[in-house]
Amino acid sequence: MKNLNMFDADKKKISKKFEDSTSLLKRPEELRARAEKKGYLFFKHFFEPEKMLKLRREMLQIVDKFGYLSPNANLIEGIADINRINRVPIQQINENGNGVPLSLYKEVQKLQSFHTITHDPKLKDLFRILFEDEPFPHPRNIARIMLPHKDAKPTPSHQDFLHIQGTEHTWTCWAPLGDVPMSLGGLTVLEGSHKAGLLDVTTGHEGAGGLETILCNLGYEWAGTDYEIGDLLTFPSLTVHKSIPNKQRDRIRLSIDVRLQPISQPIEARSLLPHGPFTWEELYEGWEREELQYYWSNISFDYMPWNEKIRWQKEKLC
Ligand SMILES: O=C(O)CCC(=O)C(=O)O
Repeated sequence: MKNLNMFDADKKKISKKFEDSTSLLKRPEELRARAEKKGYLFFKHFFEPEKMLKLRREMLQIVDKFGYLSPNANLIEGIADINRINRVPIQQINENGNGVPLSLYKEVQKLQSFHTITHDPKLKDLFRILFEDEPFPHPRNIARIMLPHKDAKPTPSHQDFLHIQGTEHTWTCWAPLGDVPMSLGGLTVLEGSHKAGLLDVTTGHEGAGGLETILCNLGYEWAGTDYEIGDLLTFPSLTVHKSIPNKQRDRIRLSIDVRLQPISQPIEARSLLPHGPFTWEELYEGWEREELQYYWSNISFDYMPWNEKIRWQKEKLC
């Protein structure tokens, strides 16, 4: 039975706008202090827009090949053929949490340009400052091509530690591939929630990841922004975050999420596997840059075993 004296922080509106930390990139102490206080960092126009736009185009070419784009709009706009998409069973859209059927996602995962982003020297410099250690980019990069299917649900409130494990000092980098105003359903962060520890989860959510973090009586505020191409949001793996609903009926929201951790911290072995039921061998087909393949094979990691218990579901009482 629900406890009426409890409120659900999941239902709170977004009340804060992300603070831009670009000016702190040259002031390491202050950058680390802000990360510790807020549990996220946001950088306006961090990545070169041309690079992100090129990746957007490559991904949309794949979406087009599968026949999900409107023939009446420019490819780069990412306007969906909504009637065609709504005929795809929602189970296929939800299968891997990427907003598209697996056959399409596999083509995206094969893009060398997609897997290059996490090796961006500017990104690694940022994490060298934050970690005060050498950053290790996980190869398990994720793309979201969130087709506006009539039954699609936004990603529920969650902490990434549930899905990544290893060290709590793994940071997620979320970057839009295209402008993502709030109406298109970007990512929001529960500011300061990394200090709440690992929270219980409940189930029954159809959005990406499936597990919803229980936010009964949590006293934090949601922060968000109207993202523009090149922006970067990053946060450690205990920060609660979720996506908001896409209210633009026919537009596809494209984004990537990639992860880095201090190289000396423990890692869970799945972080070295592809995202999806694929093998590196098949994904690497046709790549030109060998140095981006199996780049972790000579690193002696401290492996942390997977703990299924933290994913056991509880009843949400608010
Ligand atoms: O983009 C999304 O909808 C989900 C992304 C996410 O939860 C993450 O990057 O951890």
